[in-house]
Amino acid sequence: MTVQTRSLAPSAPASRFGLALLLAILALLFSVSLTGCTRQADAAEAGVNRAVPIRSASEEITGQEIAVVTHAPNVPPPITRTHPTRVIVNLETTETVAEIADSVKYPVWTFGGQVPGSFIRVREGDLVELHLHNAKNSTMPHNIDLHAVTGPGGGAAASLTMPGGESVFTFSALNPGLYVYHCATSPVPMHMANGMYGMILVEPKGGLPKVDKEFYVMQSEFYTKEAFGQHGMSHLDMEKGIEEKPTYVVFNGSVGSMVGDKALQAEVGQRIRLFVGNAGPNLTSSFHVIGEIFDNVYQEGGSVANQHNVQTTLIPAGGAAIVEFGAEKAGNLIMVDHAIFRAFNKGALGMIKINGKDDAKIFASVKGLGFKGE
Ligand SMILES: [Cu+2]
Repeated sequence: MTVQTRSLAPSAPASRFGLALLLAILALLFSVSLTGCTRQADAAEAGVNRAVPIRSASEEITGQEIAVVTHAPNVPPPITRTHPTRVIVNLETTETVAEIADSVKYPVWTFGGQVPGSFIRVREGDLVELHLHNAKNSTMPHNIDLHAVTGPGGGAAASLTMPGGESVFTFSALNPGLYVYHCATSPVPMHMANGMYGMILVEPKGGLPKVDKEFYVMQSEFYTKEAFGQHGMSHLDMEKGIEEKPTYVVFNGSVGSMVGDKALQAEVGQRIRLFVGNAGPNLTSSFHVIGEIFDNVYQEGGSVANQHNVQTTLIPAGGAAIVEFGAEKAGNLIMVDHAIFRAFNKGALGMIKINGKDDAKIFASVKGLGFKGE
């Protein structure tokens, strides 16, 4: 710092003092005007961002359709309708046994027969008629709390269903976004720890920007009395759950659900969208794709792509995020929870294989140890 900017000192000659006074007045006027503009801009922005709409159900529901629901990593096709309709969603809760790691079995409770539960896709304004069936051979009542619901318990009380029974409730999909759903039957942590969660996308009225590939990825934890990787049947360890010390942290229900032959597939030049959920029940995910940068992130699953050029995005338990990126480079991208022990020691790792012609201008290994990586 120099002191030259302080040359207009009180001891300066009168002419310089006059000039200083003039400049000071001009500066003050400019400052007031600038502050005024800033305040107006702030107010305008606040007006846009802080307006709280009172939403209402669509007045005209035209026709009805049965929702196409999918198992992870698949996503139902984009909605091309331009009007709200009655969407009938059929979901069945089941109690079965799943393999959560190589030769490791776990008695899971599910929505739709698998962990995570079926992906549901509706349009903002739709009237959703949700039919929850509980399989005859279930031992427990189950229900569903969808975070996309405006209404008591997200539908939990209205959908409590005994084994062999069916409950039906309707809700208007008022807010667009990506939402988690889960069982909320007591004890809730037990039902969630056993696999009862999935996701529902409420597409904005104008739809989402077109991409080439969409995938459903959901992180969750398993708490077992047995050690990580111990073969055979596992059992829920409630104490580990209470202590928030999962044995497994996985994507799409099991260790290795999306590696090797089961890796997600895309081509160089394609645009990819991941609908990423975090069921928890406890941990927050630091979702990251090794070797890629998210061009757009719809933080916390909201309807606005409010971040660009992101390395890692936080996904809270019971929350979601939508991430989008272009596939510029052939090879394997690795999805992880960047709380990195979870990825390498507990299972939170998956792959996206990008096929096609490579572009050495984007990345080239010039001299290394002779490792022929992908
Ligand atoms: Cu349940």
